[in-house]
Order: sequence, then structure tokens, then C-alpha cells
Amino acid sequence: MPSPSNTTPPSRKARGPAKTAETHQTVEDVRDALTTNHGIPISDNQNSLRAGVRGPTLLEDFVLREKITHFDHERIPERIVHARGSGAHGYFQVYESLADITKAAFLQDPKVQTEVFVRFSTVAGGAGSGDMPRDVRGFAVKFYTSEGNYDLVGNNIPVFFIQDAMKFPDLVHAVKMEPDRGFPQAASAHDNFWDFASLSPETMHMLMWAMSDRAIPRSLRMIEGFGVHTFRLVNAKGISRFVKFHWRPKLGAQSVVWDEAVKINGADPDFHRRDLWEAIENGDFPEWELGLQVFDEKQAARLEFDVLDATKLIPEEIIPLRIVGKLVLNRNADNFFAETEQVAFLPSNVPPGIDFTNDPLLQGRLFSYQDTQLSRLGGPNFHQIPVNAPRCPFHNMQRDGLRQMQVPKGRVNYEPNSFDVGAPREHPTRGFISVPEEMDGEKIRKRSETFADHYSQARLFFRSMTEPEQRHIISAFAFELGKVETLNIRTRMLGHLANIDASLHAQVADALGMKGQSEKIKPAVAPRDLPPSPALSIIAKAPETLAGRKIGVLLTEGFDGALLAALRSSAKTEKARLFLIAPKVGGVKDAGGALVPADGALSASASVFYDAVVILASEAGAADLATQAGAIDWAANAFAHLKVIAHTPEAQPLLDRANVAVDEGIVPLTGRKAISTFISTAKKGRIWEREPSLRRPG
Ligand code: HDE
Repeated sequence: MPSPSNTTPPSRKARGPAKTAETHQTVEDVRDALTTNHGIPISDNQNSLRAGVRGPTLLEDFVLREKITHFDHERIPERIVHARGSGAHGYFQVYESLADITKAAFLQDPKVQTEVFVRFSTVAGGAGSGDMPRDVRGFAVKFYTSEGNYDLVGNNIPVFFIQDAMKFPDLVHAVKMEPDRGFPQAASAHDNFWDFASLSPETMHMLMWAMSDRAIPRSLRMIEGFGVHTFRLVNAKGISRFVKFHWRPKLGAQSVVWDEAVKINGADPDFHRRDLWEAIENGDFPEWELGLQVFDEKQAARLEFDVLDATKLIPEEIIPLRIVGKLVLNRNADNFFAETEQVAFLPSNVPPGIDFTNDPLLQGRLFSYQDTQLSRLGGPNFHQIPVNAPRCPFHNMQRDGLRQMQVPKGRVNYEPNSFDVGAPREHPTRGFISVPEEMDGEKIRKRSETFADHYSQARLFFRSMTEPEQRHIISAFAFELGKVETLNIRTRMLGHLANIDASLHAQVADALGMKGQSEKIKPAVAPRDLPPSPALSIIAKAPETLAGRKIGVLLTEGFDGALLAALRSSAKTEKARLFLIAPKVGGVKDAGGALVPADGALSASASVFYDAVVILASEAGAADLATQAGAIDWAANAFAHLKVIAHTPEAQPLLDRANVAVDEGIVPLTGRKAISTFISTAKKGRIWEREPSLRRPG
């Protein structure tokens, strides 16, 4: 019998990995080596440890186990709402001291730039959903001020669906995928949502906004933002005033048309995220101005509505905006997960000088956001994650807990104490002091009667829109309700629309083929006719500009290089970006034989991505494109989406195949002034007059 020692293989000299066909990238200096999370250098990152080259993998392989275990836990719970988001860093700066209205340190000195992190989001879809559903956009700003973090967690719509936090879980359950079937994802066009909405008349005003172009923005750089609730500002004398916060994009607010949104979601689900990232990467830093509507108790009492009701707005025509500063986003996140995913916004984060009101929706939010981070970010120390940590010193007697990253020193973890003279203590004057407000009243579950008018501002909104915007609202209702299978829900919603506006109601009923079927809904308070607020329209106040916009230029073999050069220089002057598209990504040769590489192939560069398009085709090139369905769709979509189209006369066969009819927005590139005609037409935006001939609601 062999002795036991004979069964053990002779001890072997440790040796490096046996290199086979796979790629091994190595370093000379062990200090540069890949390591485990505990610092042990790794010799082979391609192969697990196995018993023989074709044998089973060994449990002993701590390198593999650590790598896979970490990977298995890479995802954290996504936000229950606003899961899909895009973020960036930047700064905020006031134009002048706001000491008259607030003592907040970051609003005192126009020389001070306060670091910010901003996260934009959709509400209903999961983290991996597309960027272009019909939905509200979140606009959350974290200001890292010298007196602690201030989080202004707003939306791109100035009102909200509900008036009381009690209803939020129901609202969110209703809009998200239906629980038995798991669809639809990121869409309000389904029975549960409209069932809830039609049974909650307080949603009516917000529904008008959600069905408007506001819910399908062209770019995150082109949305307005709103704090929604009424807040308070408090100055050094302790005088408190009410305030509504507004963000106004420097590029102007702009939206896409619905058919475009549907197609963008398929062609590039990251359309908004990419657009924001590319703009910042290219140095086109998006910018917003902060506007304040400041008013006192007396003015509040004179308003038509209760300022504590988040389903109401204050028209700018009644209390104008005071523009006080600018927000600039100038740096993309270094790491999406570490920053954009882990950022935690808390409406309860306010520095001295800013305070809350008794808006019952806001009051609920003050609890909810802190609470949700406990499960999302794994414990009470999420404020230590770099993107969440204040930039100013922070210290207190809170200790321990999951994910404690700090090592607090010393014996003292309580207060008051006599052991540590340097320990942090209260500051009676600079510390946060809530505005003293007298309270009386019964402890009661009841909504104030002053919240009960659910239709007048919905009507005001509809009547403040331009004709194209009204058409879009009608189409959106027709589309969404058209997807509702339960007849009762449709008839109930039509009943609400009748209370909002007779022509809106008639047109939606017609588009649904449901004339005469509306349920009669008795309003709690009869709707009133209020003066329209033109400031609520996007189209009426759209700036004539191509700044920050993208022009798609379709080139064919033998195109006119001089025209492209002229176009390039005009686009540069206008601060627009050109995107060159060719049948193949390798590019095409111009008439002079010079190769021009394309930015994208035609099949990957749908015309929905561009604000205006140009077709620089040679005769042979156009003849070829006119046989291709992809090219015909490209031109037909640009036309259907009301875009300005410039084209060389040679491109006519393609335009004919695409049924492009001549109007003000079709600019032939003939003669010396043609490029400037194209630019000045494209600056006006879409050709709204074209729309009625192309589609009707339904
Ligand atoms: Fe939110 N909301 N919300 N919300 N909300 C969240 O917080 C909540 C409301 C808004 O980019 C959650 O960290 C309640 C109004 C934005 O990270 C959660 C109520 C407005 C974001 C939450 C509201 C908002 C959120 C989910 C009714 C506009 C994304 C994850 C009382 C003024 C912030 C999280 C980001 C996120 C609760 C209503 C804006 C669950 C209970 C009104 C922009 O805490």
C-alpha cells in the first residue's frame, strides 16, 4: 500500500496563470495591479480556479466569489417614483442680494457660486424605461450651501394631481403598471389611471397639463421647473413672505409632437439623457433662471384660490416673476450610479431663511423622502454618500448605523456634556428657526372648503393655450381615453371635460366617437371663467432661435460641398449643431471628390432626432434614395412632424415619394440667400399651419 504521503502530489512552485487564447492585459508594477476589494493582487481576471482545465470550479476561488457576489448586489431598489433620471453638476448664482426677502446665506452675494447637483426624471416608468413617455418631468436641485443642503425638489409642471399626501400611494399605484398583468410600463393610457383620475376631480387641472405638450419635452434643457407648493422666505428681521419657485430655461421651453415622441422612444430610448450629456460634454452648458413669485399674507388672501392647494397656480399676470439668479449645469456626473442613482433629495432640507407652509401635500413629502432612502440606500447614513454629503462641516451626536463611513473620535456621543468643550452645540440665532405661526382648530380629517374648485383653473389653462396646443390636448385625451377599455371610465371623464370647457368636451367626445354619452358630473363648486394667462403657453412665448437645436443634414454621393460649408458657418453663428447623415456611416464624397465622413448612417439617424433637416442630394443620389423606404420615411416624418426642410432642387424625386407638399417650411436651396432663408424659417420652429391638413384628433 502506498504511504499517505505518496498520494499527495509533490508540492509545486507557485506559477503565474497559464496563458491561453483569451486576452490578458497585464501591468509591470504590482501597485498598478487589479486587486480584490481587500487589496489582494489578482493574477488572472479571465479564468476561475478549477480542478484541471476541464474540471469543476473550486469553492476556494475567493477572487471569483467576491467578484460575482459584488455583481449580484449591484442593483439597489429603484425609486418608487421618478426611477428614470439623468443628472449633472453645476452651480447657482444670484444676480443681486436677496437680503430683503431671505437670510439664506447662498442668496446674499452675487459673487458667490453655490455648487449644485440636478436630477431630471420621468415619474411613472422604471429605471430602464424610455425617456419620451407622456409624463411629468422631475426637476430636483440640490444646492450645497454654506449652511447645509437645500433641496428644491420640483417638477416641470406647476401644479400636482392631488391635494393631500394621503392620496399619493393610490395615485402612484393607479398610474404604474397594473398589478396583475405588469403593463403598461411608463404610460398613463390605461384603465387604472383614468379610473382613479375620473374619480378624483382634484386631478383635473393637472390632467390638462399632463395631456399638453409639457409632458413630451424636446429636451431636458428646454423644460421649465416649478417648486409647485407655496414656500416661505424669511429675512434677517424675521419677516416671512410666501414664495413660489420657477425655473426658466435660457433656450426657451420646447416640446415634440406626439407621433415624434412615440418614434423617438423606439429609435433612441435615451434621447433626453444623451442630449443632456452631449450638450454638457460639448460645452453647451444648459442654463435656467430662477424666478420668484413673492407675496404676503394679505395678497394671498386676495387670490382666487388657496395658496396651500398644490392643484392651483398663481398666474404670472397677477403676481409677476422676479428673476433672481441663474443655474448652470457644466459637468456631467463621473459615475451614473454613485451620483445620479444614489443622490437623495429631501424636501425637508431647507437652510435658515427658507421655510415650509401647511400645504398638506408638502407636509406629507417632508416625511416621505427621508423614509424612502432607508430602504433605497440601506440605512440612516445615506447623507455620507459623497453626492449627498453637505460641502459645509456637519457634526452631531448621531452615531453608528448601517454603512457608517465616518470614525467619530472621543468619548462624547451625547449632549449636553461637560467632557468635550469643542463638541458641537446649539446656535440660538444662526440655527434654523421655524416661522412662528399661530395654530388653532380641531384635530380633524377634513379638507378645507377653499380647496374645492377643481375646474376653474383647468379651464383657465385650456383657454390660455394657442390653437395648436389646444389641438394637442384634445388629441392626447382622445389617445389616452381611446386606450381605456371600460366604457364607464370614458363617460365619466367626458363628464369632467364638459365641466372644464364645452369645445374641449365636444371635440374629445367626437374624436372618441362618443357624442352624447358623457356622464353628468356635478361640480362641488361651479367653475368660473378666469382671465387667460398667456404665460402658460409654450408656443406663444417660444423664442425664435436655433441655439441648442440640432439640424440633420442628409448627404448623398456627389453633394455640393460649398453648400455644406455655408450651412456649417450659419449653424455655428446660430449656436446650432449640424449632424451629418449619409446612406452609410463611412460617409460620401462631395462633387469635388473629397470624402466627408458621416456622423451617422441614415438607418440609425431618424429625422425625429433633429429640429430641422436639410437634404443635400445630387441628382443620382436623390434618385437612389427615392427607391429606399428608409429615406422616404425620413423625409415624410420630417414633414409630418412639421419641420422646416431645406433641399437641393435635385432632391425633388425623394420629396415627391414622401408626399412633401410645398409650404413656407419647405425651402429650396437655390440662389445666394437660400441658406439664410432656411435659417430664419427654422428659427421660428415648427410649421404649425401644416398640422390641420395632416392629422385630426382621434
Ligand atoms: Fe415626490 N417622491 N412625492 N413629488 N418626487 C419621490 O423620493 C412623494 C411630489 C419629486 O430625482 C420619492 O427619493 C410623496 C410633488 C421628484 O431623486 C418619494 C408625494 C413633487 C422626485 C416621493 C410626492 C414631487 C420625487 C421617490 C405626495 C413636485 C425625484 C424616491 C405627498 C413638487 C427626486 C425619492 C430625484 C421622488 C414621495 C409628490 C417631485 C417616494 C409622498 C408634488 C422630482 O419619497
